[in-house]
Amino acid sequence: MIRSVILAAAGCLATLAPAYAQELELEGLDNRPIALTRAEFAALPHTGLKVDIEGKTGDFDGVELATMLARIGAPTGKALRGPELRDVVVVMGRDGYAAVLALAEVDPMVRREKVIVADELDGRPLPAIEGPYRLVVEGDQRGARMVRMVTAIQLRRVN
Ligand SMILES: Nc1nc2c(c(=O)[nH]1)N[C@H]1C(S)=C(S)[C@@H](COP(=O)(O)O)O[C@H]1N2
Ligand SMILES: [Mo]
Repeated sequence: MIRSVILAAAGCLATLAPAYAQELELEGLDNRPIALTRAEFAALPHTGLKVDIEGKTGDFDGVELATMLARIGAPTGKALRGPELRDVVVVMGRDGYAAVLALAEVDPMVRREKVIVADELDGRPLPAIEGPYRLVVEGDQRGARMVRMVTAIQLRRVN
C-alpha cells in the first residue's frame, strides 16, 4: 500500500518535472540543444531594462539575448553578415506561445535597443505565470513579443 502510494507520487513528480525543471534550452543551427540551468543563467552577466509597454511597467533584469546566442555559435557585430542576415531567433513559451526576432535585431552592434531574457522584475524573481524567464524587447509598443515562461530559444535559417 505505502509502496504503491510512493510509486504514484514519484510518477506524478516525473510528469510534473518538465514544467518545473527550470532549465532553458538553447539550440543553434546545428540542431543540438544545450540546457542552461538556473545557476548557469544566474552566473551570466545581467543588465537592467526599464520598460513601459502597454501599461506593463517596471525594471526588468536579465541577460542580453545576444549573450546567450553567442553560446550556440551565433555571430555578432561585423561577423554577422551574408546568410546570417536571414537567421531568426525563435523564443518559445511553455504554453506554446512563440515570437520570432531577426538575429540582426538582437545584435547590440546593430541596434541600440536592448533585447533581454529577464529573470527578475523590480528586484524579485518573476512570478510563475511569467517566469522563470521572460523576453523583453526595448522599443516595442505592444506586449505581444514579451514571451512569458520562456523554455526554449532556437536559431533557425530562413531559406
Ligand atoms: N507565453 C506567453 N507569453 C505571452 C503571451 C501568451 O499568451 N503566452 N501573450 C503576449 C501578449 S499578447 C501580451 S500583451 C503580453 C501580456 O503580458 P502581461 O500579462 O504581463 O501584461 O504577454 C505576451 N506574452
Ligand atoms: Mo497582447
